[in-house]
Amino acid sequence: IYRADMPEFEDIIYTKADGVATVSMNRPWVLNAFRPRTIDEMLEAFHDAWYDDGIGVVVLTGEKSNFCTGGDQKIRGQGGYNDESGTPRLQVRNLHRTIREIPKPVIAKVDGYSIGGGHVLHVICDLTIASDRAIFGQTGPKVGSFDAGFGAMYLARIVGEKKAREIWYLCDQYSAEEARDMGLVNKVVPREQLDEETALWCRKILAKSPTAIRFMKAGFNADTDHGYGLQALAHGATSLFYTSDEATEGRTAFLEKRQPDFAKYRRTPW
Ligand code: 1HA
Repeated sequence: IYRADMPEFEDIIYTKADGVATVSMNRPWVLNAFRPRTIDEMLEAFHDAWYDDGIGVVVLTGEKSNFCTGGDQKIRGQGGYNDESGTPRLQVRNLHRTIREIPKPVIAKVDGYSIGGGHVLHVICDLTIASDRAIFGQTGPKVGSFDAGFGAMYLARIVGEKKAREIWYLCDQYSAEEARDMGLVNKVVPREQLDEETALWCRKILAKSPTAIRFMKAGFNADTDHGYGLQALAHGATSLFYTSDEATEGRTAFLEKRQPDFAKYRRTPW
C-alpha cells in the first residue's frame, strides 16, 4: 500500500502493508547497483519506517530477481559516485548506520546477486532470507574499492576471520547453500517461496513484544558499535583511494569487460 504523503521515488519502490515496510532497489538494468539518489531515497524510506509506529519490520530487497550489485560503476568518477550534478556524494555510511540504528529488525530478502556494496548491505541487515538462486560475494579488490568498515569487521563476526578474509581476498562467488553453511544466511528456500517465507518471518516477529525486540536489537548492536569510528576512517580511505590510478584501473577494467591489470602498482612496504 503506497501512502499518498510519501515522496515519489525513482530508484526504489517503497510499500507498507500489514506492519511491514518494504524497500526495494529498482535499477534492474545494472542489477540494482546504486547511485547517490538510490541511497538518498532508501534513507528517506527507512526514516519513514522508523517513525511509523505501525511498522514493526523492514524488508530490504531488489526488483527483477536481483538484490543489489553495489555502487554503479558507470557513474563512478575520480572522486567517487557522482550525483546528477556531477558531485561525488554517496551516503552509504549513513545508510549502514540507519539499517543498524532503526529500532526494528531489518530482513534482507535476497534473490539473484548480492555482490560488492550490495553484499555489505545484506551483511548489515539483522536477518537474511535467500532464494536458492541467490549469489553472494565481494568484488572490491577487483574493481578498485573496499569496505574496511562494517564490511570487514561485522562480516568477520558473522563468518569468522578466516572465511571473511577469504571472501575479500579472493572475491569468489558463493551459492545460497554455501552462504547458509557459513552462517551468512538464516534460511534458503526455493525462489517461488521467498516472498511467503519472508512474510512468515515478519509475522512471527510482529507477534512479539515490540519493546523486547527493540532492545534486543540495541543489545546485539552494542557489541559492534565501536565500528562507527572504524567505518568513518575506512570509508574515508576508500574515497581517497578512488582518486588514484590503481582504483581507476579496477573500475575501467570492469566497464571495459576485461581483467584488471594491477601489476604496475606497488605493494607498499610501509
Ligand atoms: O565498495 C564500495 C564502497 C566502499 C566504501 C564506501 C562506499 C562504497 C560504495 C560502493 C562500493 C561497491 O559497491 S564496490 C563494488 C561495485 N560492484 C561490483 O564490482 C559488481 C560489478 N558487477 C559484477 O561484477 C557483475 O555484473 C556481476 C557478477 C554482478 C554479474 O555478472 P553477469 O551475470 O555476467 O552480468 P553482467 O553482464 O556483468 O551485468 C549485466 C549488466 O549490469 C551489465 O551492463 P551492460 O554491459 O549490459 O551495459 C553490467 O555492466 C551491469 N552492472 C552490473 N553490476 C553493475 C553494473 N553496472 C554498473 N555497476 C555495477 N555495480
